[in-house]
Amino acid sequence: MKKHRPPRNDEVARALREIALYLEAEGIAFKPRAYEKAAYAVASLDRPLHEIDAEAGLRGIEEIPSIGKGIAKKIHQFLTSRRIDELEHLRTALPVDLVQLTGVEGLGPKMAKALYDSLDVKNLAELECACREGAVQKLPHFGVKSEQKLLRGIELLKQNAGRHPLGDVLPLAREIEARLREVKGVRCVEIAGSIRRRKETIGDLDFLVVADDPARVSEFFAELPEVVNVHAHGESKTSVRLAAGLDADLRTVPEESFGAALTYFTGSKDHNVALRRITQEKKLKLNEYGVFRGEKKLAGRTEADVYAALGLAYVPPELREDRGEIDAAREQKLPHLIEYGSLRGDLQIQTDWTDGAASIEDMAAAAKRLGLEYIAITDHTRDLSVAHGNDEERLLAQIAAIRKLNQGLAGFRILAGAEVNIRKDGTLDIADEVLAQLDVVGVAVHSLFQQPREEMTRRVLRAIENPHVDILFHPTARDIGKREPVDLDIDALIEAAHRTGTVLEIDAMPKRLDLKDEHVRKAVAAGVKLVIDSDAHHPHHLAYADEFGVAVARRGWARAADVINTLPVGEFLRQLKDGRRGAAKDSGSGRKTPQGKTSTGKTAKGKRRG
Ligand code: DGT
Ligand code: CA
Ligand code: CA
Ligand code: ZN
Repeated sequence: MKKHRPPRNDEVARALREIALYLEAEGIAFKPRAYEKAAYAVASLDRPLHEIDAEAGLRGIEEIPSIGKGIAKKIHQFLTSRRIDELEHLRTALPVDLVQLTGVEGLGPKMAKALYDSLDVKNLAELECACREGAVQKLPHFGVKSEQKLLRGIELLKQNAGRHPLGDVLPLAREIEARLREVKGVRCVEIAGSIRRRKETIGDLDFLVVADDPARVSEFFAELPEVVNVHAHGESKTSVRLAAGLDADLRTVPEESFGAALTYFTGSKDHNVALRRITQEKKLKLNEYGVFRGEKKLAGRTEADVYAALGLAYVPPELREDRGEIDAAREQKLPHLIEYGSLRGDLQIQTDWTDGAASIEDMAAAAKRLGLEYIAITDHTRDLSVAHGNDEERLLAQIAAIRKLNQGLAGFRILAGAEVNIRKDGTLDIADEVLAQLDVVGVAVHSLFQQPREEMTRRVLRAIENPHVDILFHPTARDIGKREPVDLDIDALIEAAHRTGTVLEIDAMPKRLDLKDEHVRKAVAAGVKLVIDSDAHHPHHLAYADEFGVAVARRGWARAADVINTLPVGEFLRQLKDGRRGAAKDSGSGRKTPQGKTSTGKTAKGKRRG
């Protein structure tokens, strides 16, 4: 028998989000937004809801900000029975898998309902059929183009089937890790595999344990409340299926070979193969028990011992992809990677001025609590009407509001910025005079993602040629598993970023991770500066920058010096603007000056334009 487990906050949030989807599909006003906000609030709570419920009941839940009486009742019901009557009614009234269908890029809940009403489409398989039969293009408001777009979206979803965004599984892996640590007789627990390498998508979870009583741990693991099936159950390896839709492996290993096992099960496979090659050259043997010369064991207890025995510098897990790290480790030339916890600022943050959930003050307070020293408020701009983008007038009002807020802040700085839309032709949707008043100008592609490569490249390059532009946000605009990156010539972008002194962003939203690791590496090699941002729309998202953004930077071989928001705010702004001035973008001389050379501390932008 499974032990009863109270629902986790993210499960409650998921149920609320699902209600929002159904309400939106039914065309109901306002309520969907209330449910989404409540889901946000629930997901970002520090305390388990079931504790609040046990302690203070319904009233305790009602006291949580953004949760009204009606929704509190539904949460209470879910906590006690794992069901919400309203959600069941909604599902019966519209028997469509909205969560699955709205996973397709460009397919919203209303559209899903229209497809159900006219073609009886209830799930992904039926949607694919309907598209292939050409039934969708005949519907009003659809056409050949949207049918093709849906098919592309389905294709992308299928390609990623079986892989899960790191952001979705890391919290779950940590939770299981923490529970394993509590099992009696457990001495070490590590998450291994692709999670430890912080790969952007994860196939399955791998746990490694040293325990006095291996049978007890594997028993515990097989009986985790999240487990829906046990594939294999043995003393040294147990393999299960989790309710989240992925597998998890647990291996118990002897303490004296923990390091060797950790190296082996962290992978990647390619890294392991390359390590094995080194081992053979040295007439040694390497396996998950240790490094051996003949019968003699040279190392095995720690990873550091293992790498040292092979004559290599320790290779951080994020680099273990067989992309040159072994040669670098042999020559003691691995870069000193940017450390977790080293960001001081966050340069992409949305607020309730547009599509964010919280006020400027609240985002600043949350950032300060996280230990940051500065943030830039970068709400969307005019053309992004779905996000109620700021026009010039509102942007100027926001700048004034931020300047005022700063007067009341000590030891923290709010910078005025914007996430300005790059239009079809590479012009921007905010006038230069207004851009000139901002501390941080980020630009991004939010439309016409399908432009052919040359057009897209010309578009983005033209945007960053604008002397007011500081940062290119989420450069390829991908949405992992949902929307392909735009077709952009990355080498041309990096060259142009270097020439114009434009900073490239690593957007740390788990669904974006953009630039991605390989592009980061190219940018770093070219001497282009980076920022790592959370792209937060809620205080809860601010932690992404360190959690996922730094991970991507490390996977891209970036050092702290490559990432300018590791600097204090004054230094940061100097680098941001000096890059621009050093560049020859508006001099017409064509002279290429490496960025970051000058550092007089004047605000370059104002100077240059004057
Ligand atoms: P995933 O789960 O697809 O996201 O990726 P990984 O890297 O977690 O792969 P997984 O779970 O199949 O195996 C965990 C690690 O175990 C893998 O990174 C390296 C090691 N490993 C597994 N199978 C092999 C193998 O056949 N040869 C070698 N050299 N290593 C292996
Ligand atoms: Ca794995
Ligand atoms: Ca595995
Ligand atoms: Zn954006």
